[in-house]
Order: sequence, then C-alpha cells, then structure tokens
Amino acid sequence: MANNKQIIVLGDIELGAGNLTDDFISDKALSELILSLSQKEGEIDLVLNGDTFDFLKCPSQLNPTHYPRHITTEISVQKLKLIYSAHQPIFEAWKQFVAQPGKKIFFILGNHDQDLIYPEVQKEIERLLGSSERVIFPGIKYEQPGLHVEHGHQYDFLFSVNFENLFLKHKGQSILNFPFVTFGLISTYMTMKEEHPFLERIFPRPELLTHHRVVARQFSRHTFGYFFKSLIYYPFRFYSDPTYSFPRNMFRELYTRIRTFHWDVDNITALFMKKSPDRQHLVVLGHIHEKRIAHSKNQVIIHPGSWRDEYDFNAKTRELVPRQKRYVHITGTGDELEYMIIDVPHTRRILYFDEVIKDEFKHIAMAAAAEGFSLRVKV
Ligand SMILES: [Mn+2]
Repeated sequence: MANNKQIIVLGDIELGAGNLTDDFISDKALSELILSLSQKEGEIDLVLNGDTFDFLKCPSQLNPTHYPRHITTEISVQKLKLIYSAHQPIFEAWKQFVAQPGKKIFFILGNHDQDLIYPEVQKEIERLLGSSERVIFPGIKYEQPGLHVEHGHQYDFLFSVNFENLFLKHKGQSILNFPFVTFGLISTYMTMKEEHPFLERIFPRPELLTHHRVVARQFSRHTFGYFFKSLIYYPFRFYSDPTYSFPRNMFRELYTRIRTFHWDVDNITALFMKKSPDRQHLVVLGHIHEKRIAHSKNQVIIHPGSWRDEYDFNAKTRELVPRQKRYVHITGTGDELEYMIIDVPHTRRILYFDEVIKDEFKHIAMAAAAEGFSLRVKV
C-alpha cells in the first residue's frame, strides 16, 4: 500500500513571553497555517524542528523581568505558562490539529528549548494540547526512510549539548546543564537585549555591528568581561556553583572567537555532511535562521529558515527587508521521497535601519501591530 502521509517541517519558531526579549510575532500567520493543515485529509506529521519555544530568552517572571541561570523543572514550567499566555493562538491551533485523527506533532529539541527534556514540561504541553498520544517528544531527531530531521546545534561548537550530562546539581536541586556560552547569554545579554530589543532581529550580525559602533562596543565589553571573570573571578566567587565552571578544553577556541568577534553560528551544513554516519536522501536542519539548500552526491540538505521576526540588512540602501517564513512539505518514502519548500505569503513592508536604531521600541511595537500581535509589556 502506498504511504500517503504528509510531513511538514518548520523550525526556529522561538515563542517567548511576549516581552522585549521575544522575537516571535507571527501568531496569526502560523496559527492559520496549522489550522489549514488540520483540515487536510489524511495522515500528517507536523515536525517542529527545534527552538519551537525560546525558553532561553524567556524570563521566569514579567514586570520586572527575571532571567535565572539555575533552571529547575518548576522554572521551566513557569516559563511555559508565560509563553502560553503570550501565544495562545498557536497552542489553540496545535490543539485543534492533534484533535484530528492521523495528525501528530513532534517537538524536536533545539538549543533554545532544552527545557523540553523535563517530563513535567512535556506533560504540561500535552495537557495544553489535550492529547498525549499525538504529541510526541522524539528527542534530538525525527527519522523516516530516506529522511533525517534535526535542529543542528549539536554540530555547532558553541551550542552543542552534553547528552551524557544533561543535568547539574545545585543546592540539592537538579538544574539544566547548558553549554558555557548559553550560561553567559542568560547572565550577560538579556539586559542588553531589553535595551536594544530590535537589533537581534537584524542579519547578518557582523554587518550590523559594523554599522552600529555603540552597540558593538557594549557587546564586546560585556563579552570580554564575562570571559575574563569566568576565568579568574567566578570560579572563586561562586565556588560551589557548577554553572560557573569554566570549560578549560574550550579556552583556545573561545579566546580566538572573542578576539575575532566570531559569534555567528558555525557552518553546520558542512559539518553535518562530514559527521553524519548515514546518508539519508533528504535532511532538514534548522539553527542557522537562514534559507540554505546544499546538494552533495546523493543528498540534499535544506534549512528552511526561522519564524522569528527577522530582517536582512542592505548596507547600501540602508533597508531592512522582512524575511520570508516558510516550511518544507514532504511526501513519499525512501527513494520516492519528494519535497517542496513553501513560502508563506506576507504583507510586511521594508523598514529603514537608521530610523529603527533611533527608536527600537517604537519599531518593535510597529512590527507587532503589523502582524496583529499584542505585546505583553508596555513599550
Ligand atoms: Mn534558533
């Protein structure tokens, strides 16, 4: 019998708390897409390829925002509740989707939603979506004959997670063991992001920093500061806190990256090709927030890009061009696998860099309004 199952892959949605560190505003477009899929005939696997939730930049409380680095189960569940209240249309659409027979959702782990490994977080998501059989947490990858779907942060030097040691002990409690840089981001950059909420939406990042010297200086001061304190101060000041232990084996690489300003994600497409042992016909990765299609002999690797509110900066025209949202539609199996990359239509207009950096808050509010999203904080 022919397999008529459809597989829909999208990733890097990054739902947050609806505050200034939340870059997802496409509730309307994404929930409409999910609802339209729920009305289609037949089996559908909706594969959310990591970073579905931005737990990392999600505070544990709003007003005033608080970003703890010790993430217990309770804190992850608290964050999930904030995410839910900020993005209910998405959860409602997922709920309607899994209410249909043959429709399943797979939540793959990314580097922004490592919290999904907590069983209590999984249970809470199942409760919110009203299903446990059709809501699946497959871990790091989703596979079918000829197909491999994975977020891809495991191939990125700075963000790969130690699956042998997923938890740390702190004051008698179990907390998430993040990569060194992730702990640094939580403690160092969240206040900076609240002051400059728009900048992280602009790509390419090196280009942005060359055109915004004030922020570039602030960024490098914070980075150097955290790095050197991690070497000579934190290990003594926070002696019994494992989240401050410095990865000595990474020293050289980290130091080089700080000096050369190299904080962009690695070329995980090439690294995946080199490292992955089996040769699936079709591979879908995320993480880089960029559309990329790479062909090798018998393999095609697709990055469909992200669902955050993002812009491409054109240094010549000073324009910020809103990025397209898209998903991968896959049918067939094994050698008969077929795929399409589908653009989701949008009506967003071009913004101007020099105006945006004059008043980032105004533009955060304007972007949200343009997509019919209401922020949970006053700007
Ligand atoms: Mn991401």
